Amino acid sequence: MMSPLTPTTSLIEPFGLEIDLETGSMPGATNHLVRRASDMCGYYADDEALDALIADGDPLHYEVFERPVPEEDGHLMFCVSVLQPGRVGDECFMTKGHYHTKANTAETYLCLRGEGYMAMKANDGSWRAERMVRGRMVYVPPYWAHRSINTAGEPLVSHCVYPADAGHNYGDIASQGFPKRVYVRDGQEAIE
Ligand code: PAN
Ligand code: ZN
Repeated sequence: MMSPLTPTTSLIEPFGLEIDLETGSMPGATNHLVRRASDMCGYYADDEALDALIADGDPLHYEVFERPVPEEDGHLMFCVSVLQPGRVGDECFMTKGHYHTKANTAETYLCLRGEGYMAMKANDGSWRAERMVRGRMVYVPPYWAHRSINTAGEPLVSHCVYPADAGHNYGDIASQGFPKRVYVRDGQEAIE
């Protein structure tokens, strides 16, 4: 009989790396994903406001920093996600949001800086928004699409961990969106 310690996934060496818990900076990251306003076409309620933002310098929207591991069953991917503050019209900057391709995979988000929400949507139309604030962790259960939303005036920084073979399904959210959006008008948050 095969021993439970016989590897069925890539064997790699253990490693450690620093994460600045104030800023989220992870100098050991070797993957750097960048999304600018022009990567967000179709995601916000006000297309014209997004076009104006793109014409006005196409500002940075969010970044993901990773020290990748094999995308295989058994490994855990971890990253730092940095979502800039800003509005498209009155709507708060947000990430695209996705289901995991392997939909029965969860994710943890630990907020290191800033304030906002983790919006989550299930396939039956259920919707939740969990507050993100430094020191608060959000558990995204299997089958829930997820998107971060920055309601503050500083970057929303989180540390995320999820099964390395989860994959990202953006298509369903790109076409269906989430049931609610988060706005700030005259300093007041509105979720509608
Ligand atoms: C996160 C997200 C990250 C960027 O690492 O990928 O916050 O958001 P989008 O992927 O929606 O653009 C995660 O949830 N990984 O599974
Ligand atoms: Zn995810």
